[in-house]
Formats: sequence, C-alpha cells, structure tokens
Amino acid sequence: MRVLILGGDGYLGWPTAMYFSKRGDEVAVVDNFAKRRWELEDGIEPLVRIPSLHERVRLWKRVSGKQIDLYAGDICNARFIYKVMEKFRPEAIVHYGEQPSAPYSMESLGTAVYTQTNNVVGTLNLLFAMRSFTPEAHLVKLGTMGEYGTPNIDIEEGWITINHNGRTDTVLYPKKPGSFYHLSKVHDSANIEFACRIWKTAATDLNQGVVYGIDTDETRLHPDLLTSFHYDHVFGTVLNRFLVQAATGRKLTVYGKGGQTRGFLNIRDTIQCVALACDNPARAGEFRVFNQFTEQFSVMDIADKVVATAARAGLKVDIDHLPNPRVELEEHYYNAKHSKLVDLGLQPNLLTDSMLDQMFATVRANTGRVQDEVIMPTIKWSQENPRK
Ligand code: NAD
Ligand code: USQ
Repeated sequence: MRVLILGGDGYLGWPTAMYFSKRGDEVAVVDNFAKRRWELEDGIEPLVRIPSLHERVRLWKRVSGKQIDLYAGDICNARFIYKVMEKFRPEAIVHYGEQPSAPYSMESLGTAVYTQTNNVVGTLNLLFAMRSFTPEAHLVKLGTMGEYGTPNIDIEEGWITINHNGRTDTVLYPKKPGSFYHLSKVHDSANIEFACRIWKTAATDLNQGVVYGIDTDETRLHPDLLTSFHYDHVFGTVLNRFLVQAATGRKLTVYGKGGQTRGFLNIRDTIQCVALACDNPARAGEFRVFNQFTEQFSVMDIADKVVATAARAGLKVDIDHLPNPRVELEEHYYNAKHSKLVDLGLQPNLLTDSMLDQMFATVRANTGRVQDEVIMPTIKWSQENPRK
C-alpha cells in the first residue's frame, strides 16, 4: 500500500510511519515542524531530545534498509499538499497533522484561532486534494473521543438512530466538546462526512482516546528512532505526566476531584488501530467512525495506578488535588461503545501492572532533563491567560 502520513514528525506519526515501512508498505511523511515551534514558544522540550525528522528518516534507512519519503511543508498551504498528492498518489492517507493540545487552544484568542484554522483548513485542503488526485484513496483521520464530551447517555460509535415525533433517522452523534481544540475535530468530522456524501470520498474518523506510552517495537530498534514524549502541562497527556511526576518525586497533579473519566489506549494500539483501518478501508462515500480506545479510567484511577507502580519500585508518591484549570465535569456518567475495532481484530495492550512497571522504568531512566517550570498547569479555561 502507498501510505501518506501527515504529521510524521509527531508523537504518533513517526512510530506509525516506521510500522508501515517495516511491514513493506511504501511510506511518505509530511510535516511542517510546527510542533517544534510551539515547544520553543513555551520553553518546552520532550523528556528525551529527539533528532530531526530528516535524521530519523536517514537512520531508519540504515537500520531497516527501507526508504521513507519526506515532504516538508504545511498542509494549510493548498499548493503544497496538492503537489504531494499529485506526486505520491497515496492509497491511504493517515492524517495526524494537527495542533493536538486542548490547553494550547485555550490559552488565548490567538492560539484558539490558530488551532481551528490549522486543523480545519488543513483537512479541507486535503479533502480537495484527494478529490483532484486520488478520489479512490481512503482517508484515515485522527479525531478524538473528546468530540462527544461527557453526555449523560451512552456514547455510540459516531452515529445514533433517533426516534423523534414518530419518525426515525440515523444522524451523527451529538457533540459537546470541552475545548476549542476538541471543537476543531468536530468541525473536521462534519466537513469529512460532507465530502463523503457529496464526492463519495471514503473516510474513517478515528475518535481516539487519551494515548499513553513511550515506545513501540520500531522505536526500540535504535535509541535515536525514539518518538517525542511530553510530560509538560501543554502537550503531556495525563498518564505520561503522572509517570514523570512520580519518577521525579513530585506529587501527582490531579485536576479537581479526579472523577473525570476518559477512554485510554497504548501508543502501540494507536498503530494497530490505524493499520486495521487502512487494511479494511471504508467504502466510497462511507463516513465510518470508530471509537479508538481500549479501556476507560477516571483520572483518580490513573493516579492510584501510578502511586502503586511507584510503590512497587520502592518510591512513595502523593496525590495533589489542584484547583481544576479546566471547565469540565469532575463526576459524571461515562459509557462509550468501542467494539468496531475489536471486531476487526484489535488485540489490546492493556494497562497492566507489568505494562506500568515497564513504562515507569523507562521514564525513570530518562529524568535527567525534567524541567520544573513546565509541570504545573498555568492555562485556565475560564479567564484570559497572560501571554508569555
Ligand atoms: P503531535 O503534535 O506530536 O503530532 C502532530 C504533528 O503534526 C506535529 O509533528 C506537527 O508539527 C504536525 N503538524 C501540525 N499541523 C501541521 C500542518 N498544518 N502541516 C504539516 N504538519 C502539521 O501530536 P500527536 O500526539 O502525535 O497527535 C497526532 C494526532 O492524533 C493529532 O491530530 C491529535 O489531535 C490526535 N490525537 C492524539 C491523542 C494523544 O493522546 N496523543 C489522542 C487522540 C487524538
Ligand atoms: N488531567 C489531570 N491532571 C493532569 C493532566 C490532565 O487531572 O496533570 C485531566 C484533565 O483535566 C482531563 C483528563 O485528565 O480531565 C485528560 O487530560 P489530558 O491532558 O490527558 O487529555 P486531553 O486534554 O483530553 O487531550 C488528549 C490529547 C488530545 C486528544 C485527547 C483524547 O492531548 O490530542 O484528542 O487526549 S480525549 O481526551 O479522548 O478527547
């Protein structure tokens, strides 16, 4: 398969590119390195410094003997993405190339506008480029479970059948997202569903939960093939943050009561799910939605697991309940369906004690560069945030 990976320099994009390349697919990656610029703006660095994408692509060739094509450029530049699509002619496009942080999007008017422009315009450009050059290709788009929010009813996989005043229809599940970032994904989903209806585009929207994990089979092939792992308050996801906090003797930063419940999955399962979607493509005109997570936990469940993991390693870790910088329900009903990927063959890597012990050991071996200043949350949802 010819697979184009947008956002190939990112946490999920780089290991995905290596995975497809290793199994024999023809792979190209696109990135404009915006993430590295956002990091610079906020004085943030991943836990371990990562080589440039050019270096990692060269190293991959030496280690695996396989070529990954690299296109450096911005998906929001229509001319650029048109050229890439015309030249590479992908059969599958895995779209990770967006601003992924809820706190970043809530920092200011500028970051909210940037997030929505970057994400929505980039995806629109891609849809038009697909229509022009690869109308048969399959779009595998990374959306988020946060598009649904935390409704007081069961969450279905994308679509819901509603009976209203005696008539029945199947419609996109109602969305109530919790940040301007999550909203950008809702807008993307609506635009993609429209393209499927009007142009017969084939698309799978992967409503992914919170990802954790530091390595995959391919990143372990060489220390410099690693992917970016964030523990800061802007780009770090909750379990990754708690592991670093515990490994460095800090209290775990639970926001509010910690009853916030989300779907979670291992980075290895992100890759498995994306591969399953590519290998079992949507039909022309189909807007297919999968809820992509393997287990659901509350923030306190996650904190308790990290406390226990640290204890097994001989460390005592405490939990701090910080005033919640976000506006979100801290106790709520949550029951999200997630059977479609399992039906396709997903074999989940669950959050077992041995998985936690392994991740904790890797994190502990790499705490030399942890910066105190980027751990506590400073971006508040309900008020203006001073620009740094
Ligand atoms: P990431 O920031 O590490 O990777 C995104 C990459 O896309 C970055 O390298 C960035 O430079 C690139 N990019 C952004 N805008 C671009 C543009 N206009 N043109 C070209 N490249 C661009 O994020 P990630 O954690 O790897 O997430 C990947 C995708 O998965 C995102 O869309 C995110 O919303 C989604 N997602 C992530 C998680 C998670 O927990 N990490 C969970 C659910 C969904
Ligand atoms: N949280 C804490 N303490 C922390 C960090 C987070 O209590 O130190 C809480 C948050 O308040 C939230 C939950 O943990 O209730 C999850 O927060 P998160 O930062 O791990 O995840 P989120 O902001 O939702 O975003 C992440 C990714 C995003 C993806 C999303 C999937 O950054 O790209 O879309 O997870 S989901 O949550 O399913 O929408």
